[in-house]
Amino acid sequence: MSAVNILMDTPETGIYRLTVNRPKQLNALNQQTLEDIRSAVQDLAQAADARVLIVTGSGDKSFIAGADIKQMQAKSAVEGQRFSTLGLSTVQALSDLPFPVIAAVNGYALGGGCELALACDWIIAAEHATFGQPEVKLGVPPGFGGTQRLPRRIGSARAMEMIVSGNTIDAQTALSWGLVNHVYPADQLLAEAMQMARTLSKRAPLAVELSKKLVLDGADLSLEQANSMENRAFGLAFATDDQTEGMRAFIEKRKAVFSGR
Ligand code: DAK
Repeated sequence: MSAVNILMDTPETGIYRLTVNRPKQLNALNQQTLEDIRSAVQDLAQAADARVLIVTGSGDKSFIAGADIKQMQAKSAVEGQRFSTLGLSTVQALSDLPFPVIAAVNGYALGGGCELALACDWIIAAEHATFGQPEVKLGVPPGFGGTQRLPRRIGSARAMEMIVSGNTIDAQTALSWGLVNHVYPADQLLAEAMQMARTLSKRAPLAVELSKKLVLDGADLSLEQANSMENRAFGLAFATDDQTEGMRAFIEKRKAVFSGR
């Protein structure tokens, strides 16, 4: 089934872009949009040529202004939990992609929008971007993983402040708190995302995949267990063509051409 509320394109070989496309609703996530994103991301996980995904929002005002409050307000407890399950599995599918995902936050990233950005590996933001978990103003806690991913990314004190107050922070504060990697003028945001994506797409795909997994999975392990996991992955990398090519290219003083095998 084709997507209704997202746009998917491939601006360059290996670089995919997913644009949430409900600009009149500030790209709020209703059920259809979440299903569109999840399905597109699941397809992308199987795309052999995919090296990087950029996620952004349509228009110049909003990345994603959260879950769709109008659709959500009438839900029963069971429907609410199902909706949360859909949201959780969608952001998890993003996080599980075997290549880097860059959120290019071009405006509001609130509630489920901030949580979706948190499931990406990098967040870059336009100068006017705003971040927040305002769910407590609506009578619910964050439902798409915000209470877990936000403290893991910026520490519990600042995450607690954002989640429990519901107050928003601007892009510069998000940068200084480590939520955002870089802030750019709005008209340069997508070009900067593309530049970053080009760099990433030239790296050895299997080494990138292993590295991403080690950083994410290691965060929930003891240092000893995480180092042991890194040790095994390092050894495994020596079974790849990319390791042979990367090291040979260095010695031969030329650029490596990686096959992803
Ligand atoms: N949902 C639905 N419509 C939204 C929306 C949203 N989150 N955000 C904006 N819109 C709609 C507005 O209703 C308006 O539509 P019309 O009235 O024109 O039909 C249109 O987008 C333009 O918005 P505004 O007129 O309000 O624009 P402003 O520039 O004045 O204000 C704003 C922009 C982003 C500050 C404001 O729209 C706003 O505060 N929006 C709501 C932001 C928010 O609270 N986001 C968090 C949503 S809650 C759970 C599962 C999931 C979740 C929680 C629990 N479980 C089941 C456990 C997730 C929760 C959330 O994400």
